[in-house]
Amino acid sequence: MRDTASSSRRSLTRGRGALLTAGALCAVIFLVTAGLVLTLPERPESGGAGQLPQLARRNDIDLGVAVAVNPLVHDREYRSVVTEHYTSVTAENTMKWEYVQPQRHTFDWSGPDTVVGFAERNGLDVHGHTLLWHNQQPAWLAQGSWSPDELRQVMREHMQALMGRYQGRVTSWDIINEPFEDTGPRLRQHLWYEVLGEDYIAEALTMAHEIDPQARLYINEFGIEGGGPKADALYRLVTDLLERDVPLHGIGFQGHFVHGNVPEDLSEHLRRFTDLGLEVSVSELDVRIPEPVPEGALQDQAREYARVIEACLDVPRCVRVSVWGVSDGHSWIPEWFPGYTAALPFDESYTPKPALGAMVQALSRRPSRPPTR
Ligand code: 9MR
Repeated sequence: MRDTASSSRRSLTRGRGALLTAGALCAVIFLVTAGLVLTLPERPESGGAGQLPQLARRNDIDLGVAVAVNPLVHDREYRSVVTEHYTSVTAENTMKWEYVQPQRHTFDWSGPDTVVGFAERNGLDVHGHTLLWHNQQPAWLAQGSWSPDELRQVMREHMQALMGRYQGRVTSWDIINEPFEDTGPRLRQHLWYEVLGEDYIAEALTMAHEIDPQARLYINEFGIEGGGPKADALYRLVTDLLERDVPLHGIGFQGHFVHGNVPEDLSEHLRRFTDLGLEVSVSELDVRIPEPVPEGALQDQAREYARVIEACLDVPRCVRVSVWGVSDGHSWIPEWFPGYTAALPFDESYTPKPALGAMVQALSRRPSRPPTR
């Protein structure tokens, strides 16, 4: 019995020893493999693009991407591109008024919940887009005839519902989107302006701050990246808001560029606003190229992407660069600018373009900048 017991103990020990040896061997193999996996880019052709999130975090910059609900649900490759290359998402459409509150007091959270849930499961931040805008408003809102108090009530209900639902989960919001006319220094004469007057901006920011005091509140605008009368008008508006202690934390420079027209002095225009104590972001970056894409254009575009990243890195309170779409197959450009194409860092088949490698390089060659937030 004893013998049997001790021999079975021995063979158990031997077995365990063999198991331990095999385990150790596995561990070594695992560690070596893991080491290789960590040091090699996941997609060799993408030039280290798998390291983008780490590089971005090391530079204390958020690298974002606008996402659409349908491919997020149905397309595994789309999801991988997002999780492997970016640190935050913005909902391209689904948090806009027409989707969130298609009928008065009827809210649809399916899209926003999908985006926020996906982000949370994958450790990504969410930038909220957008509250007050002249586009993508439901008919009941756009065509209603509102007294100022009624419209304030509508604004409060919508903000409370949307910002309240994601409080603590969506940490920054475009409260005011495109407040100026397309080309000009004049404030856009839309519903909010017409009913509430110029101060709709201060009212909306104040209301948003009451609803979520922790959220970073943004004005998001296009056509201001190279300065000019529109940027000057925004600067005056913002200066006035800050003097009046209106809660405003950031300016989004959308960055919808035409290839060949990415301003060399972007960082100066960003810095002008951070000098006021604000943070800034490049919130909707794309660089569209006229068709047919000329030879060498993708390489030139790559330098333009790098220029934007470098401009943001040069400005201590530039907190985010966000591209406006996951791939050229999802970009708004072909539909809105016929004759233009190839605006994003991935092509229609999710193959990384030179722009992606250029972003990696731009984030790699700088010493890490100190945390600014
Ligand atoms: O990319 C969005 C596109 O799918 C919509 O059809 C369009 C509707 O206006 O809005 C696009 O996103 C815009 C963003 O919300 C605000 N800045 C300009 C963007 C491009 O138009």
